[in-house]
Amino acid sequence: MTCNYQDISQASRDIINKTNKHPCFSFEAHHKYARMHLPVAPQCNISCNYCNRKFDCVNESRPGVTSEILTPKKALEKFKKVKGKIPNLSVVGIAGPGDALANWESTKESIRLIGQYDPDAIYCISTNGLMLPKYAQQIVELGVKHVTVTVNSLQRNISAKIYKYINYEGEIYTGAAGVDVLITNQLAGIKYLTSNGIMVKVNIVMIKGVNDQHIPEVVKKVKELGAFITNIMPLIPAQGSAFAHYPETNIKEVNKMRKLCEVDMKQMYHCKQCRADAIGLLSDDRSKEFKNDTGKLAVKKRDIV
Ligand code: CLF
Ligand code: SF4
Repeated sequence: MTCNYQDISQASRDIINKTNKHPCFSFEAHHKYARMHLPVAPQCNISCNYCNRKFDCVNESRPGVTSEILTPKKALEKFKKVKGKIPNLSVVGIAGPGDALANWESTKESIRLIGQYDPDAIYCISTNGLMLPKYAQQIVELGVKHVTVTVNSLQRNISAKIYKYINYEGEIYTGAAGVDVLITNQLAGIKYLTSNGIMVKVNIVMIKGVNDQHIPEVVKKVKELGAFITNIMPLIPAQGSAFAHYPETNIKEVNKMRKLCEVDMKQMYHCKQCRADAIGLLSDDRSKEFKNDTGKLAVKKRDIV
């Protein structure tokens, strides 16, 4: 298929318009536009040492907040109800409670169903990036324009302290072998997405004494790959995780790191580390209003496979 100048400028306008209405990618949008997370992704394919699987993915959420799990059909029902009550809802995000791409069929089907109902919805996916080489093309084809990838480190020795194991296509990898696969896939996936017109945000969990000194290098690299913004987030030690006794990263230190990295790349300062079933403005979670609207839990959240 050929793409003329008009097509390209139309595509650019479309993504700029969508980004201006995205409360996480645009600071200005976060007071005006709401997002809704669909908790359709219960499983995960890696093991972060700051994660306790009883709770939501810490790469995008506060630990200690559990979610209901929905099937794609239930997710559509819930979307209809929420959209009816929150007209400024602009973004439909999939942020766990596990990994969106470790549950690709549910993620894809949820987006497909909602897309048929509301073609103007803006879709957003959050992932650890392990499965991006496999699914990035489908993400593009599905019409998703905003993807978040969590990249905590580019160095094997640092990553080995953060990840216990990687479950890649049914094989368990630990140590250097595991983190090599993860880092390679994250970087290749980001490159593919940005080369295909997707806005990529990179989340980085700042863990004192582990990856904090290395964060500027991560920011420089993802900028080189075409990422739009980085979101440096504090570690909030999750009860029951391997990092439970690590110190919580102070927000002042996080902001200092954001300032330092801002010379290279746009920084997110307004992240709320929200839950996998968050609904509403970032500063006004209304998820409780919509709890159990769609009946009993459709799928039981289970631990990693
Ligand atoms: Fe959700 Fe994430 Fe999309 Fe936003 S959240 S999947 S990019 S629609 Fe936003 Fe929440 Fe921070 Fe995430 S405030 S945790 S950055
Ligand atoms: Fe937990 Fe998986 Fe998210 Fe890591 S990517 S914090 S293991 S749910």
